[in-house]
Amino acid sequence: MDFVPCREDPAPSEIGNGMADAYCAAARIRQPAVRQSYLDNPGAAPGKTRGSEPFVEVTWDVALDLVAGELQRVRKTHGNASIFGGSYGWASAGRFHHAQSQIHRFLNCFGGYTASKDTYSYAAVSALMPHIVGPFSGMVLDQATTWDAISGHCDLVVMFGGMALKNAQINAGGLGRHTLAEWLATARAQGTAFINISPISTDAPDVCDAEWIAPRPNSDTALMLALAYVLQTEGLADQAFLDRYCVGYDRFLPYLLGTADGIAKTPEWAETICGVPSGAIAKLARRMANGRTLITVAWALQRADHGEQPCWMAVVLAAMLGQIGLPGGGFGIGYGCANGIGNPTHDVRFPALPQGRNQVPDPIPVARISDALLSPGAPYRFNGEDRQYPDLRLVYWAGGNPFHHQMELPKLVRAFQQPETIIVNEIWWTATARHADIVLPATSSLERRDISLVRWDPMMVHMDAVQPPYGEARDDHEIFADLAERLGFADDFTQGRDSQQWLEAIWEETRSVCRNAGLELPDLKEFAAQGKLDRPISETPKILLSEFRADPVANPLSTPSGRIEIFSEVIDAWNDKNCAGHPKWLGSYEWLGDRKAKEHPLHLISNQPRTRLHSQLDCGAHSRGSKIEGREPAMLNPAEAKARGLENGDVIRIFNDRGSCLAGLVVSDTVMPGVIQLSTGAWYDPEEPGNPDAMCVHGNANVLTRDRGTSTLGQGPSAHSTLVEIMRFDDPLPPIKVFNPPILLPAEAADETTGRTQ
Ligand SMILES: Nc1nc2c(c(=O)[nH]1)N[C@H]1C(S)=C(S)[C@@H](COP(=O)(O)OP(=O)(O)OC[C@H]3O[C@@H](n4cnc5c(=O)[nH]c(N)nc54)[C@H](O)[C@@H]3O)O[C@H]1N2
Ligand SMILES: Nc1nc2c(c(=O)[nH]1)N[C@H]1C(S)=C(S)[C@@H](COP(=O)(O)OP(=O)(O)OC[C@H]3O[C@@H](n4cnc5c(=O)[nH]c(N)nc54)[C@H](O)[C@@H]3O)O[C@H]1N2
Ligand SMILES: [Mo]
Repeated sequence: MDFVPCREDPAPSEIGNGMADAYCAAARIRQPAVRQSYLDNPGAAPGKTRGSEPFVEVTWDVALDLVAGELQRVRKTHGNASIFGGSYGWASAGRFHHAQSQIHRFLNCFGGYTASKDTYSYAAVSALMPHIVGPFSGMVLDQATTWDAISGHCDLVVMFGGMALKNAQINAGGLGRHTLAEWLATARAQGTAFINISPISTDAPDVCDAEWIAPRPNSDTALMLALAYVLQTEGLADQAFLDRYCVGYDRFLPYLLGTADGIAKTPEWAETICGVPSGAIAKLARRMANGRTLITVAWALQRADHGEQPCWMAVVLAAMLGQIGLPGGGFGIGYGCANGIGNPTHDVRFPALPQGRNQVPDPIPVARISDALLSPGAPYRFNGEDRQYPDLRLVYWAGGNPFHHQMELPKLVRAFQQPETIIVNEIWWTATARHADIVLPATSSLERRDISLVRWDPMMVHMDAVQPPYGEARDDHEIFADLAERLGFADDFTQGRDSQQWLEAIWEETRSVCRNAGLELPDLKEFAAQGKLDRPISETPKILLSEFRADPVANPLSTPSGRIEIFSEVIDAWNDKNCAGHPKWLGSYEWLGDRKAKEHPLHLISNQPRTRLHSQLDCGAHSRGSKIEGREPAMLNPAEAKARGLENGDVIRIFNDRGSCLAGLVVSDTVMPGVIQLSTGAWYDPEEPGNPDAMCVHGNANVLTRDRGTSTLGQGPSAHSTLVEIMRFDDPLPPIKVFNPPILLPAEAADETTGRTQ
């Protein structure tokens, strides 16, 4: 099957090229399967064998009976809180067949489950923002200044972490028009200049014609403090703005000027930390004060140790410039991280599958899953609270791949040996499926009908099924409906509707929401016939915090003071060492300024992949076409390659004290010296399955990252704080096994080996 990009799309994604064959690849799951020894002993923690055993293919009835029986047993013995259904992950586009919505609705009907809070994308900044500005996703993202209010107004965009086009290929929920490149070109044509502050020059698209400043990774807060120092000491800070709209600048100043701790945060001080010449820092600060400046921060910066700090400091810098609430000024966190942030669309709240109410009140911070599994009952701090991990006995995952997304996979391999039962609905034999007990094959979005409605996207798409379900795969909804039937709450879960009736109900609600916003939509049949619909673009540009700027008394913020909090009394009162009352340079547990860099002198940037969505479609030809000798490509500066006698195309071993993986070397001066770039998402392929310390022969970056929260405030993932060393791999190349299924036994053969009958 050929995929033809949508005619109206100005910049179709290359990721789409990987879909057709990935959804028919050998790695698809064709039939329900159960880990071999689990069949004999369901519900018994396995010792150390998850991830290494063969699976037995069973009928749907056998698999669903097992799942329903286990859910009931665990709920009865340990209560609903012992069921982990946080099940984080992106799943696939589409409003109805969204796996997260389906599993959460199902488990809520069953009496609840331990959920997860926040996202891997921006947990640290989501926890921070309500204390200092307002809700993150509901305000900072949804109300982000639109591109039509940036173009023609903004003189300078200072981009911390760039605005990589590779990342704007996607949007949660789907998207129809890739708009970022167009907007950047328009802004550039109207005179906006760009500065890319990032370890990788290509994080700024060519169309920006950006200047490149490459600080050491994780040192941005120091650089920002020095910019603030120049603004303050050269009389460039907007005191009137700080007085009227902010609180706590006076509490921050003694730290900035060094009267509090004896260290003035001068450009010379910052140079020793971030490596950017002090003259360049001072020049940039003056330039920022000399015109309309927008400060943007990529989410990557806060997926690092103390990731809250650069986001807080960006807000402080923008406040000092006094342009928050003006067109083309202020700050934004996430431009380019997904397509659509800053698109001038109307605010429409589209309906989704209702998830019901979870009666288990305490979620875990999303990235703390390994700790929760390994240390039931252990205390931890989160956003000012002292909490305890629950005692998790059953894990049910649908639509996510923790063996892709979680830091420190060797630790996750151990954590996944703990629960009594692990159930996974999956499309492919991912490492997560391989570490489960019961695996249920799910359809892909090509195999079912759905609708894509995304607030930031001007296009609504009717997604037809274009191929029959693979093997015996079923929609998550059907799987959960059958389980609900077995568990006695089918009507609650389905409300008596089949999938088509659900789609109709969701679409009717969409029509009503849109009608209230002045937009008439056709019925579902007509929508299906047309295939897609365009929403009109909003005529009124949005400017983040413009109402607050117009009248801060009538439109206060939701922060404790109603203003922007440069100093937060709330955070200060916690006395947490890793997040003070105002932004600070706190270093990072692993970065190039640390003494650990002697042994592991390269900073690993495990950023988002260009050729796929996280781990999805990695088994397809497009992603595999980017590999070198079958290994994930890793990019390194020529000076670093030369110092190690390495050449383009070499297979290298990347290692640190936590783990190691192979990768294929790409030598390029688009990466700064001292940094190695290895995208996330290569399927985890341990040389010895089940052994937590095995090398990943394929190149999954998370065998190297450290599993520690950004701070006790956000407890976000901190993947971008990782040091490694590399060497050429001269041994015979181990085969890539992960794109083929694990050993699958037919039910009869398993009966013979285990002596069990079904
Ligand atoms: N080192 C490092 N690690 C990172 C990051 C990083 O920057 N560096 N980034 C983090 C971020 S921001 C994120 S968002 C996470 C992403 O982590 P995930 O969202 O977990 O990654 P995906 O690969 O998208 O996993 C989705 C899984 O759902 C399956 N799936 C898709 N559709 C369906 C469906 O309809 N039904 C079912 N049952 N399954 C389906 C796919 O096959 C896939 O295995 O990774 C995080 N991990
Ligand atoms: N093609 C594709 N696009 C995607 C995704 C995907 O899987 N594939 N995933 C999507 C998801 S879920 C998310 S959350 C977003 C994530 O969006 P981001 O978090 O912005 O994405 P990254 O690619 O991890 O990082 C962007 C750049 O930040 C730079 N960077 C890293 N650390 C530092 C640092 O300490 N300082 C500075 N100044 N720069 C740094 C890196 O050079 C990196 O290329 O991307 C989305 N877009
Ligand atoms: Mo993300």
